[in-house]
Parts: sequence; C-alpha cells; structure tokens
Amino acid sequence: MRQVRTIRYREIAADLRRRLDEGEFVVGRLLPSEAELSGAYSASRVTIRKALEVLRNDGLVDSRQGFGWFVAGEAVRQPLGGLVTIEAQLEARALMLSSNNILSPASGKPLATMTSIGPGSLNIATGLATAFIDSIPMISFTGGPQTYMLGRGVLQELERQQDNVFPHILQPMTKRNWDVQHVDLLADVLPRAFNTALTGRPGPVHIELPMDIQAEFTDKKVPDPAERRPASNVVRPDPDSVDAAAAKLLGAQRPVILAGGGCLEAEAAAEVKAVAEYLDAAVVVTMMGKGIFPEDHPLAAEHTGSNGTAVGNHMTLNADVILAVGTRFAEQTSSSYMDGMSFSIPPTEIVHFDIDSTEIGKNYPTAVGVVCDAKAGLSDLLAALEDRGGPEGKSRPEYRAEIAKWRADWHETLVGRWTDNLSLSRVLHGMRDLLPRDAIAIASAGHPQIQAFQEFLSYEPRTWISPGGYSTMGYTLPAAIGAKLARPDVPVVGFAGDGDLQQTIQELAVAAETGAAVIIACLNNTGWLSIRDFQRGMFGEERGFSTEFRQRKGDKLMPVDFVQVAKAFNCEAEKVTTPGEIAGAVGRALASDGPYLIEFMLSRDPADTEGVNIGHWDLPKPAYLP
Ligand SMILES: Cc1ncc(C[n+]2csc(CCOP(=O)(O)OP(=O)(O)O)c2C)c(N)n1
Ligand SMILES: [Mg+2]
Repeated sequence: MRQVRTIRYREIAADLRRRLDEGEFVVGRLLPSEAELSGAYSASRVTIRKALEVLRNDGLVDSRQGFGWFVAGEAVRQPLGGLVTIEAQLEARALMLSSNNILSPASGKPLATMTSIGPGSLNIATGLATAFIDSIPMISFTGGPQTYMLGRGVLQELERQQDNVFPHILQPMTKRNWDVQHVDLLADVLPRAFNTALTGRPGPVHIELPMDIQAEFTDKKVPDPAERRPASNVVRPDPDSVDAAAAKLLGAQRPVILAGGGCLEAEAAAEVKAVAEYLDAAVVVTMMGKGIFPEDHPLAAEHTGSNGTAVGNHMTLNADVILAVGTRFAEQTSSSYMDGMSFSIPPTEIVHFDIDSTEIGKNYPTAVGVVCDAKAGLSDLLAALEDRGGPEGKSRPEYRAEIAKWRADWHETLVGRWTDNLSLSRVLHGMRDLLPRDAIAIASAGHPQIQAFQEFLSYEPRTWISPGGYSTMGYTLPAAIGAKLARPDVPVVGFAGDGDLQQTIQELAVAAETGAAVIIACLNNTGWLSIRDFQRGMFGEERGFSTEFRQRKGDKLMPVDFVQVAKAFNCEAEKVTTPGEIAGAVGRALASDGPYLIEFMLSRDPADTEGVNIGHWDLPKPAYLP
C-alpha cells in the first residue's frame, strides 16, 4: 500500500510561511481574532486552514476544500494556530477576494488560493482572468489527479482530449503555470512561480499539485527566494529616453497625464502629483488608476473614454502631449479608439511609460516610449524636467480655470438630473458625502461600475477597486469582504447591482462568518438595466429583451427581497426607498460592527437609471435596424 507521509509537506508549508514572515507574501490584515477563528474553523471546515497557514498573519484567501486538495490541507491544519482563512462559497469568488489591489498592496506581493481538483478549480478561472487582465499578482494552487493514474479519468479529471488537461485550461489567464509531477520539483517551482508573479508586469500564476505529490516526501529545501529573483522590481528608464520625454513635455501647452493601474502598482502617487504640479498638467485617471490622484485637486480632470466624464474627455481630446503612465489604452479609456472622441492622435503626441514594452505603441503611435516602472520613471522624469526647465515648473492659471469650469459644469449636469426619485446618482453622491475620504469603494459592472467611476470621487490610492479589464459581475461582494479584511480601519462600501449581487450572493455567508463590517449598497432595479438601457437606446424603446427580472406568467416584475436574503445569511439589512432615507441608513451601517446590507429600491425609469454618456463605445447594431 502506498504510504502517505504528510509531514514533509508541512515543511514546505512552513517554508512558505517563513517567506511570508519575510514579507514575501502580503495579503493585508485579516480581522478575526484567534479565538474567533478557532471557533469558526471547527470540524467540517478546518481543512481549509492550509490557506491561512501559508499566508498566516497577513492572510491567504482560499476557497472550499475538496478531496483534490485535502491532503495538503490536512498537513498544515493542526500545528498552525492563529491563521485566518476565508472560505468562499464559490471558488471563483475566492479569486476575486484576492484579485483586488487592496489585498496585494505595495510592491506587488501576491495572494494565494488553494482549490481542489476539477470543478472546484475550474471555478477559479473567472477570478484568474480578472486578475490577469488587470495585472494583479496571485498564486493559485490546485489539486490534480494522482500521477500514477493520469489519463484514466479519475473522478473530476478531464482527460478525453489530453491527460489531465486542466493546467492547459488556465494557461491563457496566467503569466505562467506549472504542473508539478514530482515532489522534488516543488523546490524549483515555488521560487520561479513567485518570481514570475511578482516581477515585471505582475500577474497570476498557477501551480497544480497532483494529490499524490501533496502527500509525498521530499528532502529538498526551497532555496532562499532572494537568490532566485531580482533584488527589486524597480525598472529604471533609459536616461536618454527620459530626457527626450522631458523635452517633449516642456514644450507642451496643454499637457495631460493619463495615469493607469501601473501607477498604483508601483506606489507612484507622490510622483504623479509632483510631475503634474511641475508641469501644471491635467491628470486623467483610468478605471484601474482611479485613486492615484485626489479627485478634488485643481489639476484633477477625472476620466476619459466611454465611461469617462466631460472634463476628462475634453482634456485628453484637446491635449497636445499626453504622458501616459502604466496604462494600456484600454478600449473603455479610448472610446473604442474612435478618432476625435476621447483622443486625437496625431496631432496629440504620446509619451508612454510602461513596464511592459509590448504595451508601448500597441494602440497608438508613440512619440517617446519608455520601458520603466511608473515610480522610477516619474521620479527620473521629474529630475530631467528640472534639469532642463529649472526648479520652478510651469504655471497655467487659465488651464486650471478651464479644468475647474468643465468640472463644475459636469457636476451640474449630474445633479441637474435629480428628481425626487431614488436614483443611483443620488445614492453615490449621498454616500460620498457621508463617508470619510479614505473609505474604499468597489463596483463590478453595469451601471454601478460606470456611474460610481464617474460620480463617486476617490481621493487616495487603493480606495477604488474595480475589475477594469474584465468588468466581472459578481466581483463586488467578495472584493468588498477582502478589502475590509485587509483594511478593517476604514469603511468599505460595495456598490452592487442586483444582478451583480445575485452572482455571488452566497458570499454573504462569508461576510457573516468573518464578521467583515462591509457595507453592501445593493442597487435594486430589478434587472440588468444597463443592458436594457443599451437595448432601448440602440435598438429602440420597446426592444429591451431578457434583461428584466419578471415572472413569466403575467409578466410581473419579480424583485428579489435582498433584506430577507441578507438576514437569512445572518447579516443586518434594511431597505431605502427615498433619497431622504439615505443618511439614516448609512449612519446605521457605519455604526454596525458586522456586515450591513442597504437595499436601495432604485427608480427603474430610464431617465433615472441611465448615466450620462460622454465618450463612445463601439457596440455593433443589427443591419436590419435603422
Ligand atoms: C460575469 C458577467 N456576466 C455578464 C456580464 C455582462 N453584463 C455587464 S453589466 C450587466 C448587468 C448588470 O446588472 P446589475 O448588476 O443589476 O446592474 P444594473 O446595470 O442593473 O444597475 C451584465 C449582464 C458581465 N460583465 N459579467
Ligand atoms: Mg440591476
């Protein structure tokens, strides 16, 4: 009989833990006390603690256990007290818990997830893809079929076209993946995996551990990680290119800085501000970059593109030089690349700083392309600007006044649409007024994502979390739980559409179990109304289809009662039906020490549901429609 020796796996876990202690893994603080944990992770759940083992003090996000991972789980469970695990109900959401940039703060330190073989691990694909597109570092461990039965079709093995095809399924959504077929290889694979996730443009990696490998025994030591990767992730730019960039920017009359997620990843908020103030340049932030620059700064010009605002689109369209930093000119940022909508390139010239050379010149011609990380690039740029232009910097009072005017007009446009009805816009403004500056806001998709991006101002780095590249419904609730566990000191609000929330509603159980005092602003408009509104707007007023929650018989609207649902999951909850009730409900939610759902019964009138579209989104229309 095959002998299963879990003890050596424990060594590997301990090694991972040591590396965590050395600061290699950071997941943010998790809140439950040790006592709460030992209560929470009793009998049936205790297996999931492995995740916590690895990321111990700072936490690891994990999903539900399955037989494909239970050997590893068993190995790390007993001796590791005080660990914190999060047990997502659906594995995909575990990834989303970790796929936000709150949980992987400064210098791109990764999170780990551990899931079973087969469907449990397939569920992580959505989360991995979300993280991959948005360049979020992460390590995903999955269980796999025993090496000695590969291809037989063991329970939950997909093998008809290729023996255990699973690692290949995840390939397009990871920077790299490994299928560890011998336990000794783990010692090589782990440092390589962390190196890959952490360096250059960060992203998720995947390590599959067959069940027998989890149970195996190895004497190989995992090498010191410091010997297996660069000393830092700083990528200093070529000085000549920086000088050329400085010359170009000093000649600009209408400079704009377009700051993307790469600026957050590199912790470059101070550098963005310093360069902006030196040049007196407008700062436009992307969906992934929001928060890097305070949106009440006189140079803040909000957002451009199809989800952008009037001021952002005006400034980028009329810029003579744009300094784009850590951005890939995503479709939403660029109004589907329609010339003359958000950008006009040329005549506008682009100076592009990015850590990934393949992003430079990908979507637009680049006057000066510089490979660097955002922080090193901007600090070198500032020095080059001062060398060429002196210490003073530029002063453009008229330019600032133009930004202020466009911003004020845009604000007027938004609030000018208000009626007595409860609209998403009213909720966003109402909550912004009531929450502190450092409150964290999260939104996933649809109207909540677009309108919160436009209307809920962010002032500090990592206070806005949204899956910019994948716009993944179902992200809000788990990401909010993850953010609150990482930052228990600040209020966290998830703006979740009723459609969004129903994709991960079961994670309310996790909110209640962990006690994460998140505020879930459930935006109940009884349907996927962003899609309905596009159908109405593009195809015709009566052409909404398959986007409202209705009873088939009688075609009656069928709203979900989220207050009841939340209560059933042991969360506090209340309904709000008028704008006048917002403040009271938010006050009670802020005072609560556990998860609190506010169900906002939004008006369904298109005048209230539709946001203000400034840019362009290329959505094809049937040829038979006018
Ligand atoms: C996982 C996933 N499925 C589908 C979509 C496409 N989609 C984008 S927004 C949306 C509707 C969102 O509905 P809801 O969360 O209720 O917000 P609303 O627009 O109604 O305010 C859909 C289906 C998506 N982005 N993600
Ligand atoms: Mg909805």
